[in-house]
Amino acid sequence: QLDPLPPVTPEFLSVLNKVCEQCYSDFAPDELEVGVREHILQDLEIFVRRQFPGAQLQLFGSSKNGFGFRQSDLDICMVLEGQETIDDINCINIIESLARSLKKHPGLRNILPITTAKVPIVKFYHVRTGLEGDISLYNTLALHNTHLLATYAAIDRRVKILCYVMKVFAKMCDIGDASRGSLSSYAYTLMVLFFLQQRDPPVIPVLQEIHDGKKPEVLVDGWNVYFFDDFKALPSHWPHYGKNTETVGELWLGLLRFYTEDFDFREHVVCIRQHARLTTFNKQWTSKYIVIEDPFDLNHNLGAGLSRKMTNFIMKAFINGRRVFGTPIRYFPPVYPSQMEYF
Ligand code: 3AT
Ligand code: MG
Repeated sequence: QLDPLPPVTPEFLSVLNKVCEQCYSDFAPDELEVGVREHILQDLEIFVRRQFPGAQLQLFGSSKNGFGFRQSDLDICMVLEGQETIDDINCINIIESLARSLKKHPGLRNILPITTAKVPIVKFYHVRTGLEGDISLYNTLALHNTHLLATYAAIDRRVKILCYVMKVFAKMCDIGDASRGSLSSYAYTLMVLFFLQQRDPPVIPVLQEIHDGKKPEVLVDGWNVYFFDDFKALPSHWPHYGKNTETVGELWLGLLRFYTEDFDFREHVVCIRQHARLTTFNKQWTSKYIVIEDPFDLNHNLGAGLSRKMTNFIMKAFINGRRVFGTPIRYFPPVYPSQMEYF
């Protein structure tokens, strides 16, 4: 049972809004840091091509989706020119030989191939910048979902700020690390986007549902990755454009209330590819409590790996968040706990 929240005053909303804005400016990287990432990528590509002449490296994830932190990892996808796909055996072989080759790179340390994961990768540590990174092969859907997230981020600056606030919240509450049994940053970003689509009036459209005539089919790994990516043309393609005028602070509290008061996790799916509510029953995912559907790979539930205990822990974090951010106080110190140095 949730405690009732006291009425929010305009003064408090303004404080809340400042906290959100501050969080964004504290953690967003500047252009210089974005340039550094591209530079590392270039250098790695030149190095890797000595062994794999047709190698092409591309950044994805938060280096490209608009929600990167200064210390976010470098997610890199490698493909070989003239080769469309790769089979599992070949993939593992290349990952292992890539790892052997990267061990000779003077600027890298801690080279570690991980070939047992669903997506095999080579992990590395870039000494000069202190950045961690990984290289995967033919991770094509991830390139497309990165572009989808980047397009949503470009529509409205409130999208960007809220996704940062959500990521900081998840890290602070220790619920944002998929490798330790919780949810990935990607999952939390999908939760923010879903909330913004469901808000009345909506802040963002469902880009996968905007098209003239029949929905185009762009198949990648058997999935339709079509979405409307011409965000400049959005005003003439989306009737709700510019209708929602809430502040980021209002939306942040709105989000915490949405996931604790309105959204029924037992029944509903976090699904950003359609506006109509999708149910866990539709997906036959009823045994799971937090169900987050990947926008392209519709068989992929990002909450599938959560234990019962972790699910409760995450729900409690949201309930506490609702209380903390929903209870007016006069002053919010814009400081973060020491573990925030992680960023
Ligand atoms: P960080 O700033 O690094 O925390 P990120 O968005 O880069 O945020 P990750 O490094 O965890 O997140 O993931 C990199 C990309 O890999 C993001 C997304 O395109 C893809 N990805 C991550 N987890 C999943 C998943 N469970 N299913 C599908 N794609 C995923
Ligand atoms: Mg990343």
